[in-house]
Amino acid sequence: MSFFPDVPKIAFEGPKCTNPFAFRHYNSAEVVEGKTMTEHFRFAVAYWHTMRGSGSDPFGPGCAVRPWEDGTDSVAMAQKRVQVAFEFMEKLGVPYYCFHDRDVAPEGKTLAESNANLDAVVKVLQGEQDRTGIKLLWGTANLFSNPRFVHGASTSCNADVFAYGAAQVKKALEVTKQLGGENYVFWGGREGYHNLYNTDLKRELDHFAKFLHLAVDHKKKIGFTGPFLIEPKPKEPTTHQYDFDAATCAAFLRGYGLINEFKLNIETNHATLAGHTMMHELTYASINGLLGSIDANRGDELIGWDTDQFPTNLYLTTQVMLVVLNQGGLGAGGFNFDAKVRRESFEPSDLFHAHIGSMDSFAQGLKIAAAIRKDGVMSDFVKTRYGSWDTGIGAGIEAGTEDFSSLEAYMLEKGNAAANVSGRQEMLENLVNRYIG
Ligand code: XUL
Ligand code: CO
Repeated sequence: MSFFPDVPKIAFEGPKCTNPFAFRHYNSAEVVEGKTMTEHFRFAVAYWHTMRGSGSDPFGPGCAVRPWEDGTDSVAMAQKRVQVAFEFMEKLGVPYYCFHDRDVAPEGKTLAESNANLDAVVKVLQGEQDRTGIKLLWGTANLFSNPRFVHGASTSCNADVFAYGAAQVKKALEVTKQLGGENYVFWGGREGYHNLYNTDLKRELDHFAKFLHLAVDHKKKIGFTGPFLIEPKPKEPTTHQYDFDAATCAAFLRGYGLINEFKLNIETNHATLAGHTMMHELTYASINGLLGSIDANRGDELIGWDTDQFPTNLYLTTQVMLVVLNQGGLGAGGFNFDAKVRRESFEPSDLFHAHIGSMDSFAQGLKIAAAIRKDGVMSDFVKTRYGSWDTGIGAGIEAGTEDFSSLEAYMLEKGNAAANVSGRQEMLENLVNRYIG
């Protein structure tokens, strides 16, 4: 039985094709810079959006047409949904998926019941993974939907909620390991505050770090070897989220002795909510050795919240791929489409159009970024721009052989600094356009 009877297996048909159910650029076996596109991207489908997104918004209920849903939140429905998910991913040709514990299985009345529900669905997930070869890129725990997390999880004022969150992460991590998951993600859903009048900021940050240390201890205890990833986000649902951006996370991880245990999962819409470009966040993470994985999506320039749209902008995908290629890939990470179709795109086929368009956009971004790197003008320009640091006084400063007195003596003798040279931003923007065009 097929849940998407009208959709064929999506094939690569080349840039000229007009078939909306085909790839025009994503050619999984095509080699770019020594790796296939499959290896570059390790694309993943986000279970929460694609399988659980209903299209509900603050003004109205869900309206997505999902013929396989029976209207219950039962374990049987959750198990059936796994079959739907794997048929979708097989037809799309993505090698990975990602989930929260509560996306795949319903929450029970007690923790024990919730764990049993999860185990019952994990059995089916394992079976479908074995049947299709599709793998788990990362798992995570939902510590934000249930009302018990109203004040946060590890940063809650209620110590019992910290304990509940710990138990939930323990189980989600064990299940991720059981399914061969390659990473584990921490997004601090409600780890933040709305108002400092009622918040002990120091205590909350200490508890957050304590929670992560305990998670690292458990990871080592059970022998989970994949990277732990923190996903920065500046606001929403809270006014201030503790994982504000890559720089805040790096400082937090360093300050609490966690820097060697975590990498970052950088998401486009979170970057822009923080007032940064995605390229900034990726670059900041990368230069700190922290770029582990990507949540691929985009926001809306006119809307100030996390719209989680599918990315189709070639400037964005080119910039992302420049950073990823420059650091030699994402290692165990990948590109997870943390993105949802619009409420108006309520038919099952829209799920295909959304993923096809974004995979194609990233494939184009990859080819454009590789061409820019091959051309070398951009990297040569940057190298030359900093040339004064390669010899003479610049090399001395970098090597630590100069001090304020020697620098004063140098400049007193020279009289003035060497003339500056143009930054040529517009020329470089033209260069990018040349390759995008
Ligand atoms: C929320 C968000 C999450 C994380 C996983 O904005 O991005 O879905 O990716 O918890
Ligand atoms: Co995300």
